[in-house]
Amino acid sequence: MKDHGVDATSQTANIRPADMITIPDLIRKKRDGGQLSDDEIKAFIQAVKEKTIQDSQTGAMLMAIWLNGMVSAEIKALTREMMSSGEVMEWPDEWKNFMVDKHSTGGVGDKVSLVLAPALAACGCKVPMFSGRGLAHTGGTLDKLESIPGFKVEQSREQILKILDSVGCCIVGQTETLVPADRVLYALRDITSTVDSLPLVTGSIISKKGAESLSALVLDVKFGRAAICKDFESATELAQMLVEAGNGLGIRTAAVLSGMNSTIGRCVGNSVEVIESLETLKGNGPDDLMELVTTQGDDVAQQLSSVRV
Ligand code: IUR
Repeated sequence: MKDHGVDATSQTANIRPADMITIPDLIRKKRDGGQLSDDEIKAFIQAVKEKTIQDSQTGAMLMAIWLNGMVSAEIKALTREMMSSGEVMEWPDEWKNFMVDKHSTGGVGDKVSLVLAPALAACGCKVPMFSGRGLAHTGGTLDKLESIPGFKVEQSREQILKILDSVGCCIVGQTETLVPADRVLYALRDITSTVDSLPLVTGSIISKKGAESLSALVLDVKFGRAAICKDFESATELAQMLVEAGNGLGIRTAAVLSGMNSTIGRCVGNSVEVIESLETLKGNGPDDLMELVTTQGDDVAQQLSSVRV
């Protein structure tokens, strides 16, 4: 695309320059099975960020992507544009080899992040976890944390630096300045039945991890009755997409696949999951949760060791 503007409305069709692409044009292209160019994806994400697109148009584009998928070049552009829709964190030099994270595709009773983030911080890592709310039927780490009275999941870049300096880990949500495009798309996917699109999951997760400027990342891709991916094959496909996108941003990325046919641990529900996580940090956790935490902690260490060689 040369110097085209993108217009969110179709009413201007008779007065706009002939080569100006509108949002309805982009939706139509994707709806009809076309491949969006880097510039077209950039224009879509910019419109989402700047709120020059209507929610109904964003929902239509999400559904067009859900129906027709995206090729690898589109996923790469989507992830990059979502990441740079907001601030990309910069860390002090002495932290740069220790910036790690894990992210799950979501399950029921999945509280691994609440245990693993502080455990990694206790081992000397820095964990700047940009997390999410509940999507579809799966629970959200941010919702769990907000069951603690007064807990604030929206933090500025300066506050994140302070928290990481003093505590070693923080779990925060998207804001107007941190991955704002994901903030919008995440919420709209939830109400348009477009959560389980592998390209949209990849853009959502890896854009957040890219904005964290990580050294190493482990992804927990769930499969089974209570997961976004119902079977092992689609989880394998998602894992490959996520790893390719993460490595493409220069993050040492690995994925583990884990079954989600029954809940993790004994508790399901925001506040009781926080209590169970605290018990697990004291060494009194259920075996399945302990196993997920230690396995993924070990995977993070392995990824990190290859960064530092
Ligand atoms: N976690 C995210 O951050 N995004 C997603 O799309 C899913 C889990 I599924």
